Amino acid sequence: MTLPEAGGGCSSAGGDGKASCGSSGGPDDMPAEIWDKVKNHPCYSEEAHHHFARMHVAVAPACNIQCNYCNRKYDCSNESRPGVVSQKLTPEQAVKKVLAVASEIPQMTVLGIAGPGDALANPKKTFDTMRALSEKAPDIKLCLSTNGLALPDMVDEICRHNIDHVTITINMVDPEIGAKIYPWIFWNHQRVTGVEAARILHERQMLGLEMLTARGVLTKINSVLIPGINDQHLIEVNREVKKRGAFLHNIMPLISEAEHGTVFGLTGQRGPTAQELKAVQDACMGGANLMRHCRQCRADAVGLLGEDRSEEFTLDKIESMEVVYDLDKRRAYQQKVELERQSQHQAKVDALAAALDLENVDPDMQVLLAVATEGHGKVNQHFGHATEFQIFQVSKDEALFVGHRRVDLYCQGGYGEDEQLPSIVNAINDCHAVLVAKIGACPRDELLAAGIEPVDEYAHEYIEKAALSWFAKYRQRIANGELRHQPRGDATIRQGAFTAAA
Ligand code: CLF
Ligand code: SF4
Repeated sequence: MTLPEAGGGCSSAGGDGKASCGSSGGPDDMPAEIWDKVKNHPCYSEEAHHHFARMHVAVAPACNIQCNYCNRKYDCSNESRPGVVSQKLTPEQAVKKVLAVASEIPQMTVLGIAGPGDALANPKKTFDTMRALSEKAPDIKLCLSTNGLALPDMVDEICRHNIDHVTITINMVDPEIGAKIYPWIFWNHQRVTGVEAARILHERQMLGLEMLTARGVLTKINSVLIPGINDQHLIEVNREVKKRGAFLHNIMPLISEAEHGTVFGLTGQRGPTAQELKAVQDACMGGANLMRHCRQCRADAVGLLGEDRSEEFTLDKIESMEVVYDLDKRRAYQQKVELERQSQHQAKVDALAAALDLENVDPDMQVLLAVATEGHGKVNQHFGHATEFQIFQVSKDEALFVGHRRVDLYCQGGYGEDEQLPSIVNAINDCHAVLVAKIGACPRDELLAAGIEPVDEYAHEYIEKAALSWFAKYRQRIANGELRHQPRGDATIRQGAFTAAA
């Protein structure tokens, strides 16, 4: 593994607060060796997530702590959406599956172990899988996620296996707050509870993070935002992890449906609204760089973030597949993406250069837009086929990815499902417009009635260029007196199980 100098580079600096240095950064924003690690990792680079896929193998069933947002019958909530039980795999089955996926999906560049329990509470299974993979598929990046309790003891092993990306879920740096999130941990062969448990967990998390930074491993911190428990506290978490060299901070909404049977679900602890989540993320700007494109994916997820192709790769289907691990094909795909990335970037630069100062229009005005996309960074999906909308914050000077909203499919079996429309409108209610490749008359009228403008004139254009071009026209219409800028309301973050893509 090529490691950056300890104490140098973007990771050890913990970011300088620029949005560009972290997940939305490009080759000009960070040292070459860091760029090389993130450029095709869909979680560590926002840009990459439009083009590259990850997969998880569910080889780690056990866990060494208990979180109040987790029910062990389901996948680990740290890195996966509760509600779908994984097919547990042995390391041998996992390696077979990775090779099968890699031969079918050349854009799959990262293998992660993210549960369904804790990757490092199952060290043998985790590292056996990683070892075999680095021999058989050396171009695949290795990644794991952990609650951090066992991390300090595993740092050497992590480095030995060339695991360049580690996620630690850190929900607090104050054990009093931690005691409200973690009822117990299993430590030194016994169960420890209360504030003492949270204190041990906190110290292990901080130590593990510092050790990884010193070894040049890129770290991402996941935090679950739990309103009333750690919402404001996450700003301090952000500061503390930045100090210790975290590359990215991913603040995710609590998922707490009562039917998941978690403590929080059963006690009525709610998750945040879209505005509450964004407010905490925005308050952290200037600290550790933020990841805002996380999809809280399953422990056996396969595909681009936001799509799930795991059903195509069940064990019985893999058995009948012809697996050809074609390194040249994979490299050719990655070169194609590099060219696409450059033209996407140029389109954005051109659109920004065309932005005008207009009299009577607030130069600092910014709005949110929803975008229907199926990848490649383009507005290329039919409204009715979207299972999620990407959310961009647009101003005269920037089109910034700030999140996504999961929705129920509008188009069911060729027909529009009008009952779904109110929930889709709720999910994007804070947006001024929705950019789509195509949209039918009925949803178009309903969106307009809700004050959201449906826009299909930028079909198959790059998203940032489309968003900036729409916004330039929007401002022009205001300048001409054709419309008045109105603020939008809040939106609902959809909870519950994933709806498979059409
Ligand atoms: Fe998996 Fe996590 Fe690696 Fe990504 S996921 S282990 S860093 S390869 Fe990504 Fe999924 Fe969010 Fe995790 S979108 S839940 S941040
Ligand atoms: Fe569940 Fe993951 Fe927490 Fe363990 S670390 S209790 S598997 S959410």
